[in-house]
Amino acid sequence: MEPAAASERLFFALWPDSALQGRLAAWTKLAAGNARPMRRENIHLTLAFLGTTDAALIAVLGECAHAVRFAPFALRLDRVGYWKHKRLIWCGPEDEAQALTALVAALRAALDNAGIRYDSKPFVSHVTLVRKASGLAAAPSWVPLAWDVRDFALVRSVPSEAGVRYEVMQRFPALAAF
Ligand code: 2AM
Repeated sequence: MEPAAASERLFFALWPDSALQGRLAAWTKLAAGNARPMRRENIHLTLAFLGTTDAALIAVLGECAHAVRFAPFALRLDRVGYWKHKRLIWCGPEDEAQALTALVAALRAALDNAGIRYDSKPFVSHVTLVRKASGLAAAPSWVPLAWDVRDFALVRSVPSEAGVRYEVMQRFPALAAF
């Protein structure tokens, strides 16, 4: 880890394990063509985007996240899609998954209570796979993937020569007996 900065670019996310990241990255590489595939180790699903945040608030963010109670849940990445306005290819659940939207609502409520600012646009669950894409025409067919969600993470963006790198700072586990 780099030395502590005065501010950090932060977000909360579901972070796939290495096996799932590998499967997602393999499809992504085939689908990307000349576009920009997400690097395997950066693949995630954002729950709440905080943006540039005073590093002094990181402890408060940890308290907010620890207060969020949720049970482990299975998330099905049923489909891929293309957003022309953002030029990105994504995958995600077919319908909004109830357990996921409940987790996002609880996290956002905890942030609201603590007066922490985040991007409050409505949550649309998606895992970005390719940026600067022109469509899905060249993408291979999609095989749904199962994601066993057992925790979520506070993540920071770190600029690097190879582009931005995302670094998990802290993980917040689901409660088995919830
Ligand atoms: P995206 O992949 O759809 O662009 C880190 O930037 C993560 O936070 C990305 O997953 C990004 O989503 C998400 N994000 C959500 N709101 C954002 C915002 N206002 N600015 C930048 N990234 C945002």
